[in-house]
Amino acid sequence: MLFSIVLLVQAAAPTPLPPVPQPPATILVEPAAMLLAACDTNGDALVTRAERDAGLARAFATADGAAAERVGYIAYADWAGRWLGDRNALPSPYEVDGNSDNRISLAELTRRFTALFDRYDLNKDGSLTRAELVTIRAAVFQAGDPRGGRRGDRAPRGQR
Ligand SMILES: [Ca+2]
Ligand SMILES: [Ca+2]
Repeated sequence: MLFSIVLLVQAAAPTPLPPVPQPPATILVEPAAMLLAACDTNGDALVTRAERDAGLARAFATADGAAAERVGYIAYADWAGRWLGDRNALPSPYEVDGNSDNRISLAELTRRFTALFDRYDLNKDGSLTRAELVTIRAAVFQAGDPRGGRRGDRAPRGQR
């Protein structure tokens, strides 16, 4: 009797399914696009230029040295880790530091993100939709490659 009960319990226990690998990502968001999306303050899922500038100012203010408008490259890497998701995410401090004085100012950060904003704004209407902020990959890459492909593999997107 006891033996049959044990068998019943075993039969009722759910059998764990083998892990199914995630399909390769085909819709991606670049770190800069993620930050720009977070600048939407009125909750309409659009980012205007005014929201961009205000959002960048809020984010920049959290960087070490921001009060003096002198954020060093190490502090910028810390800032990027927080706001762009990785210390090495683009834009790098080298491309943001317009006057190459090894310090990042809010004006320099805004200038770089204005260029990025204009690149993402495919229809040039002065605001960014989520569709403009995502990157669509054209092809599905080799199964088992967690990166889903190599750097530079992407669908043509308008002027990109
Ligand atoms: Ca500078
Ligand atoms: Ca637009």
